[in-house]
Amino acid sequence: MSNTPRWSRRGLLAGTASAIAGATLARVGHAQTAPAGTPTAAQPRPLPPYVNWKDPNQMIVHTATTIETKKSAFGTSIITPSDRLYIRNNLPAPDVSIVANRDAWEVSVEGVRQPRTLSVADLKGMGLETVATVLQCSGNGRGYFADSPSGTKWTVGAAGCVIWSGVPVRSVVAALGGLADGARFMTGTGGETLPAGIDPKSVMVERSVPVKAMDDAMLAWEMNGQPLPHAHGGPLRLVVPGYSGVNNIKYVKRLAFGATESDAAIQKTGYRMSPPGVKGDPSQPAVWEMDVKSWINGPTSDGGPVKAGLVQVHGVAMGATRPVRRVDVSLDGGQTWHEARFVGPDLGRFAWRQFVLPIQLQPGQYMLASRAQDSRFNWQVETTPSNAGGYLNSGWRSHAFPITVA
Ligand SMILES: Nc1nc2c(c(=O)[nH]1)N[C@H]1C(S)=C(S)[C@@H](COP(=O)(O)O)O[C@H]1N2
Ligand SMILES: [Mo]
Repeated sequence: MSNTPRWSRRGLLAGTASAIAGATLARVGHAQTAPAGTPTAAQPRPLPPYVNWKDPNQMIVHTATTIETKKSAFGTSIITPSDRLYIRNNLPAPDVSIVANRDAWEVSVEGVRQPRTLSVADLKGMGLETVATVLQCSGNGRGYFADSPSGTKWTVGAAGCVIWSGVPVRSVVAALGGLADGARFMTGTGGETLPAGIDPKSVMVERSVPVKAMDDAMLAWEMNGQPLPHAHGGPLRLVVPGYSGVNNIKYVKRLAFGATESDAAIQKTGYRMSPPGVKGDPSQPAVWEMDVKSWINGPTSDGGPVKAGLVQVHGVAMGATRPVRRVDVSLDGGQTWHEARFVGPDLGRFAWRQFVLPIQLQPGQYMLASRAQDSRFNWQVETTPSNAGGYLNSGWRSHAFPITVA
């Protein structure tokens, strides 16, 4: 019995093989794109200077603008420490001098009855709220799509759970007389300096979300109890809880309400759910709200050996826009499931929850999987269909991974 795999042949064919293939693809894909002389795992690629305050041992540096949290670095106490939080920049970040005088940073608010340019100091007088959210790149899990969509092959670490403090957008809108007529979208514009000589629309980071997202949105100046780090959007960031990373505009300099979505490329053709190989266009769904999702982070994150006996299988589960109500763990690649227990305080519907399944394990091979359920009884999907951008992969099967207990 001891060395008998705990999953059936059917499970092996349907799940294990593809999950292992996915995991292998992720590694191979990374190796293939790595330039010659790239440091190996033993000698991690150094952090670029603008984020050299992060913990290099907890991060995977894909490129200078795509830096992933190691699966082993999430810990079990809910909040992702700032020095382990992933980084994703579509453009080089603005000069760090923008945080020299944080209160002086300005955002212009348009599409309200009394449009105005407000400084962070002005905003601080208009309201105060704190919210915990999962910040997750739209491409998190891309590395698990078997057809290898182009883009960074993130596995689980382009995500974190973060506490923000700032002013609710609805308080700002109320202070400016309410929304002007006909507002259907809320558009945030990033404060990057755009490269000269190219059409600004082709590169600018400007995203629109349905105006209903305003009810939960915040202009944040603090993250995890500290002034918002420049690399994460300081002095001011638009936080849109429940919406994927790209909609959370860093160094936000304009917040506009209007009848139409932005015509910037990143909105029009980028971040669209289009079939594999098909370029995005405005007729396809925009990448907005995230899905119910979970994954396992331990007792081991890389398949390394686990000691037989009582084992704590743990991970994170998110409901995205709704509370997460339950999470199940499988040790046999999804043949059988055990209900796990949530750990620690509930930080609200936009946060993730840590979960644990304590279980006695005999020596052998196991295939770990988890699936979460939200408050409306929607289960995390088994498989997310691949798409051209490799977005929003929440399929539990592709996130499963094997462990050896000895
Ligand atoms: N201004 C601006 N905001 C931005 C981006 C950007 O490049 N510029 N990248 C977006 C994307 S794709 C993601 S996943 C998140 C990453 O946030 P982080 O770097 O703080 O982890 O920021 C979003 N907001
Ligand atoms: Mo992203």
